[in-house]
Amino acid sequence: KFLKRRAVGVVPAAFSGGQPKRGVETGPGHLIEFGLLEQLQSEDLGYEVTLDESFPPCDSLRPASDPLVGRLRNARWVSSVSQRVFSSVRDTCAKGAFALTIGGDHSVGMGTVAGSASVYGDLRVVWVDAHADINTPETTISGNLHGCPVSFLLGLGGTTNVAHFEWLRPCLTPDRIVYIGLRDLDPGEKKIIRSLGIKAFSMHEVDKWGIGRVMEMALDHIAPKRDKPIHLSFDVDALDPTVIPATGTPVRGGLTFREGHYICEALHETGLLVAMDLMEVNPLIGDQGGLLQTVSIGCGLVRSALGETLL
Ligand code: B3U
Ligand code: MN
Ligand code: MN
Repeated sequence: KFLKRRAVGVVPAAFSGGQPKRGVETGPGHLIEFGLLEQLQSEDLGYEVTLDESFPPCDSLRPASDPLVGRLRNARWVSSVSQRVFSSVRDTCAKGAFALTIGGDHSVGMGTVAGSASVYGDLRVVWVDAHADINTPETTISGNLHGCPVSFLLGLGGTTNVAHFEWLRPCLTPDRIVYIGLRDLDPGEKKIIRSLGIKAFSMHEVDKWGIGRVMEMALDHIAPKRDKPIHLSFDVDALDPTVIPATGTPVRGGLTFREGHYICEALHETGLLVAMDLMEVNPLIGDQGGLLQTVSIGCGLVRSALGETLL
């Protein structure tokens, strides 16, 4: 309903500065090597695929000096990479193509959503994650920015005054985002979600209602008339670690293989999806078999969001 062309613009967000574990910056390379781009071009899906090759290896954007900003680590680095992701996603959306970002840690989610929101003012966001990523500079315990992108998008708790992030303005409101898969939140994050009344389907709700009802309720919340553009930000750690072992912060009790795919399929079916992020694939976590499984399932999630069906 919103895309003008059967085309996908891919941003390889090879970045690890939003969290302390190295390896996640090689996630995009592994997904591409596994054949993600060819899969989207295949006759089954038939997209015109453009990789943003101008995207610099993120380590090249690493500043020589990046002192703590309050508790926040690598603020300068996260900001410059996220801004670069922002421009790429914005340009892809402006051309009427689907913006796919593959990561890479989830801190750049501030750039992906800001990018699509700059083109689609009335954007809705589905954030699929074990974590809420809604810590503010005041509530974060770890200081890792991959735990904070949602608060920056909403403009919460001093985020609008953090050094280096002047380019990023709030572009989302609490009623326009819905969470699915949550199960590991910091106390401050629970308070924020409750006080803002953000709609969240934790694993408890997924168990209670089943993923079919959860998707209906999620869509009824963000797009009751099914007429708003949707950005899917999918952190692979939403899936159970037995399904997706190669990720930096696995949390037991996650979504099944089918639940993860169902989310993507249901969003595709709406015809409203304009962008997707597939984040936190870390090839250095676990063994070779787990990596192959993670990368192959990661590609499958993207194909489902872009219209691959079982029948
Ligand atoms: N909430 C914690 C942990 C965390 C957030 N996102 C991930 N882990 N992947 C934090 O560091 O803010
Ligand atoms: Mn997560
Ligand atoms: Mn995340």
